[in-house]
Amino acid sequence: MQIEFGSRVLDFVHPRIMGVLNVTPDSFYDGGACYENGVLNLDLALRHAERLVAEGADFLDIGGESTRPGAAPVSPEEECDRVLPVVRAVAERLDVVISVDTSNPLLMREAAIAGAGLINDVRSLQVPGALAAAVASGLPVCVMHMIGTPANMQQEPKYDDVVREVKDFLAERKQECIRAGISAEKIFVDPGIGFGKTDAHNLELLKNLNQFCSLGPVLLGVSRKSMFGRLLGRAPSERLPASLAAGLIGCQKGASILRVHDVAATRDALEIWRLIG
Ligand code: 8Y4
Repeated sequence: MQIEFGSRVLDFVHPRIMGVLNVTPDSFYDGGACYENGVLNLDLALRHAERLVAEGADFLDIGGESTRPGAAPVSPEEECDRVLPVVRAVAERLDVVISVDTSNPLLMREAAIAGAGLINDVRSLQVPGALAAAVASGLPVCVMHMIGTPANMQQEPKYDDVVREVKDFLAERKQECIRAGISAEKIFVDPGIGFGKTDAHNLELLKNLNQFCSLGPVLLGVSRKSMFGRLLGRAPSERLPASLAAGLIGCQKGASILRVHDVAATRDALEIWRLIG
């Protein structure tokens, strides 16, 4: 299976690695890494991008809005000002598919023009204008399941059957995308680990991840997430082993893209899995 991401084409014979590039001053794990005295430093962002690509990232997921509960809201214009210069700089210099992590229709349109290859929207293109902007971009999209909003999603999430409900939501969002004019082969689905789920919900979704593959190619994000903090008592900086284990199991169950902070370590883990499996 081959998919076109703007000017680049990738097959999914093996799982692909998406490296996270946050250009926010306030993300949970790596917030501020590209900031100097409160101003975005394009050079720092590019150096981080270069490193992720050298380590084996097939995608870079560039985001300018922190979805951490309690994060300061960012205006659509400010989000564009953070992300677009980085998209342009990376597109000019690096051989990688640029994914924009955004729910903002303005940024979707502008990023596509600037060289992005994928729209990764944790709000599943439900913000007014987002679906039309994604269609106009012509790019593949990833729709992700989330209950509520980043600000309130962890306030007692409840499901009768979490796997069923997340699958139904993704199937419906995918249909909506198809109705709007996005071709089915260009739609990734993601159960949204940690977005409005308890640890039990997250584990149930991971156990049954294979069931999501019939909906479309699966993107999975578990890297350094807080479920590992609760399950193991680990700070974000101590969550790499847990992230690798969960990511590998996700690939074993059919995930096509792993969204990670640690590209080099993920690449080694995937390589050994591939040699054995
Ligand atoms: C430490 C590190 C603590 C990371 C929390 C986090 C996903 C995503 C995010 C995901 C897709 C995050 C933008 C949350 N997670 N997009 N985005 N899937 N498609 N938290 O799972 O990494 S941000």
